[in-house]
Parts: sequence; structure tokens; C-alpha cells
Amino acid sequence: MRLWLALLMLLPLSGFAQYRGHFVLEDFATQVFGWSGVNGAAGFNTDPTRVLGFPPPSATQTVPDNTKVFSFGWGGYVEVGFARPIHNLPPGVDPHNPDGYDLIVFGNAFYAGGNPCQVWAEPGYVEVGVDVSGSGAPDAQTRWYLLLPPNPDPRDAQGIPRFPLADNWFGNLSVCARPIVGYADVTPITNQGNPLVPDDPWQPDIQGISAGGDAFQLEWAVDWQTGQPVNLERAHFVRIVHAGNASLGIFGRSSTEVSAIALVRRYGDTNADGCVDDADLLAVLFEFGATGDSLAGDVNRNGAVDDADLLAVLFQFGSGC
Ligand SMILES: [Ca+2]
Ligand SMILES: [Ca+2]
Ligand SMILES: [Ca+2]
Repeated sequence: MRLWLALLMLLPLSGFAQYRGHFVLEDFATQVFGWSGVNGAAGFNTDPTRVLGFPPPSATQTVPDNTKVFSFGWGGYVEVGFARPIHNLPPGVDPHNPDGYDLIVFGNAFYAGGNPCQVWAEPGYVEVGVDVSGSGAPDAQTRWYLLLPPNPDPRDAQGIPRFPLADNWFGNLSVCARPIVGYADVTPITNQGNPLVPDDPWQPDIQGISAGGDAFQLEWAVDWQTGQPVNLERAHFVRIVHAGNASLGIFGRSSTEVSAIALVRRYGDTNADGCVDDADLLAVLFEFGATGDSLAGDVNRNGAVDDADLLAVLFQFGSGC
């Protein structure tokens, strides 16, 4: 009886969001502009608003949390916007984002049997849209660019990106021998990590304090027609498209699942507005001396707000503004 009661009390905890660090709704996609759930998993392909907001609360590396996924197969996609522009963050500034990744897409990939070399993945490619007209929504003037995935490289002999990928990039895959980099729904999620810290997609397993998901660079942007790189300082919209049309036996056709999309914060930005200014300085001063897991002013994410965080904000002051 007592054990039963204790177990019952544990139940709500196991379903509770466990993510670490400081994050707010403005760190994640806030609006759906377009979608198609065509060829998605039945029952999961009709509500694209599931990709908005925080990543799913109960996700682990071995057991995904499907309460919050939107699914789309060949021909399907989801197109979203954010509370602020997507900034092209530089490498070598944030110690938890040394390569300067700019956004993270969360899906429902998982490590089969907990083996980080063996993943169930259904890659989707990612495009970013630049709001040329300034209307705040995708329109006829919006310019869309592919974030060219480093591996597998989808370009043909002429250097033009082509999809679908070959069927052997979908389903149960050995990713230590053959890493998949630059696609959504490839790296699992851990709700023990920080959802704003990018995982290194070239390394097996989820790195450091990251909550996983797949990290993307605006530096990868290319023109669809020519395959040539495009220099983007900012973008405004994200579109995720299923990258294949593979048969997965009893699991049917392949489909990408998306459960959240985060913008990585600029180093020193404590309030997710993309800019490091007096508000961020005040946030650090206000929490100065505090310790804990989810402090806005803990810029370097070491569990304490102190002079190191103050210096980080002062050093980055004015960036992104
Ligand atoms: Ca970047
Ligand atoms: Ca700020
Ligand atoms: Ca700190």
C-alpha cells in the first residue's frame, strides 16, 4: 500500500518537463504559416501546431515522446515563424556552441536499444526563408534557400541539390560509420539536457549538456537553382520537408516527424530577443550571486551567476542589436 502510494506520487514527475537551463516560449517556433501532412503517419499528420513551443516533455534517447509530433512524408512539409529573426551566430564565441549553429530541429528519432551508433531516423531537409517584403509572413517575395546538408550531400553531378535521397538513408541506420549531418529527425532528444545547446551532429551520441535534436547553420544556405552558397546574416522562416520516399516494410513509407524548432541564443542574450543590451546586463546584475539550474543571467551555463557572466555580457554588448 505504501509502495503503491509512493509509485503513484512518482507518476506525474516522470511526465514532467525535465529540460535544463533557462528557456522561454520565444526561443521556439511561434507560428505555423504552411503545412502538408501528406504521406505522414496516420493520426499524427493533421495538427502542425504541435511543432510550436517547447520540445516534448518525456522524450529520452531510447523512447521518443510522440505526444507532440507532426508527421509528413514525401511531398509533405511544415513552415514556421518566430518571435525574432534567425541570426547567423559566429563560431568561437559561445563555449557551448563553438561551431556557431543557429537553429535546432527536434523530431522523434531514437537510439535502437540505447545504442548511440544505431538510430531510427527519417531525414527531412531544412530551408530558410528571408522576409524580403518585411510583411512578417511568407509571400511572393520571400526568398527560400536550402540549408545544404553536409552528409549525405544531395547535389547531383552538376552541383544542383536533388531529392529524394536513396532509401538506405531511412529507418534503422548505423550512424557511427556513416553520420547523417544537416537533416532533421536524425538525432534523438534527451529531456535531461538543455534544448538551446546544439548537439555536434558529426559526433555519435548527444554531446555535453545538449538536449539533442539536429543543429543547422545559416552558413549552409545555397541557391536551389545553382547550388551556389548564399551569404545570409539573417533569415525569418523555416520550412522542413521530408527528404525521401522510402519503403520501411511493416512501418509503411518513410515520414519525418517534427516536435519543436529552437533558435540558438546569441551568447550574452538572457531574454531571447536576439540582442545583447542593457536588459541583459540588468538580468545578470539582478541575479548576481545566485546559483541554480535555470537562471537567465547564467550566460556561461555553469550553475552560478557571477563576474564571468557579467564579463560575457559586457564583451558581447551591442551584438545582434
Ligand atoms: Ca552560424
Ligand atoms: Ca537580450
Ligand atoms: Ca555562470
